[in-house]
Amino acid sequence: MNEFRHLEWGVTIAAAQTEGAHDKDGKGPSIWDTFTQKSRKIKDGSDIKEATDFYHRFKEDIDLTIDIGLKIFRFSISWPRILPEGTGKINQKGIEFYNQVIDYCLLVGVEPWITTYHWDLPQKLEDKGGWTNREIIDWYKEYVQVLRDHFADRVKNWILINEGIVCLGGGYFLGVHAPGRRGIRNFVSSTHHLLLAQAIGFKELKKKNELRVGTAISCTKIEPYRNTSADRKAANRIDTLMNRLFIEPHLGLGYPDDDLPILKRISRYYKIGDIEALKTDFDFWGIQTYTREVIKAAWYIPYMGALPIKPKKRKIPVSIMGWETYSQGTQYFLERFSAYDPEKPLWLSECGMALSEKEDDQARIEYYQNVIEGMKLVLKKGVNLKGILLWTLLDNFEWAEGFVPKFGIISLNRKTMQRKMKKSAFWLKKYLSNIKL
Ligand code: GCO
Repeated sequence: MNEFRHLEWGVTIAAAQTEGAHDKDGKGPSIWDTFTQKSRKIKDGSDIKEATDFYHRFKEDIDLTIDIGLKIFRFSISWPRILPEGTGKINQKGIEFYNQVIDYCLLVGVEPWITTYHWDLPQKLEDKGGWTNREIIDWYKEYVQVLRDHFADRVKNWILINEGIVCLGGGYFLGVHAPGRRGIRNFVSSTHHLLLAQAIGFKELKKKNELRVGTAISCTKIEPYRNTSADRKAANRIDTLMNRLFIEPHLGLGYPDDDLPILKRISRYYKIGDIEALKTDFDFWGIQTYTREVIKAAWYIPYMGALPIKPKKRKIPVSIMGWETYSQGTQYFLERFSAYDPEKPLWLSECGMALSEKEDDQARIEYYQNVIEGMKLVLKKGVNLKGILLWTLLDNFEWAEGFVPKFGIISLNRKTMQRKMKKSAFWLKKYLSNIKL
């Protein structure tokens, strides 16, 4: 059985949210560059031209990571920084940048982890249909091969695609994230292609069999509003969408379309052998969870027949994200995923809490204390939990919400780009130094 003191601790960041340098050194535009510059869908009107300037300040951020006592630095690669056109010609300056990040991590004693895709698709590929075009399976395969050939000599832990449901739900179904597309057709086709791409990406990376390759799954605790059959069924449909769709096909269970019939439309995009090809025995699963939704049956909502009841209406305090902060979700999902396969190594590969500029950071400390209690409990129950990666190091660009929600344990002055440890970072530093004793 794993012991709490053996858990590994680290942090997660993502390229589009932090790097900036959006057109520097040969980088091509991503869908998030386009979306932030052209759409009016970012609440504070911000763009990501500079973000947190990680591109120029990565050493400082890695130094802060090690100073706090965090030993894993998970970052994502910007696909258009490596392949500005999406495929074909490699941008050597992009390769050099990530080489520097990796080498600096290793130099100071932090383990680099790579996320291959955290939502910043090359715009050039979106122009050809993006995830709705089945050719993306080959595009992604080529990209993953490039990453493997350049970085796998030093990076041993890889996460393929970060949170398929949020990426496609926001970007291809609801239109609130880049590239801003909507509709069920876009959603079901892109889902099938993304899962197939991920399965193929896994095989490519495992050609180096010493690599540990996993995926990161967004999980949201779902509950029915009333204890009626209609609400329970509606909650089950949303749970299927949010918590099962992006893992069960990889487990060989097929698409969970009995519980969410609209998913039957995915079969329109099947080719012979697809369902078999989706099966993927990841080396680990990353669980990422933040909030809970309470669901009411609503016949008038297309496809889902379900409506989330806002926390305010349930008289529950919300974070600046408008979310109920739900630290108990970590324990719940670790146990639930462990039930699929008790042997499978699990990581809490993201968890965190957003506060506003003015709110007291003490709430974040309490949030992480609750998460820690949950981790201790699941370990006692024999869950094969390996470690935790916090979301996130620095306040950064929170997608459609812009820079207003603050998820970092370190604050950022966006004028001076100065970084400053918050109370929660000091607390964590002390906490980590004590568990290692
Ligand atoms: C996500 C992403 C992060 C977010 C974080 C807070 O899962 O949405 O991995 O990029 O910033 O989850 O919303």
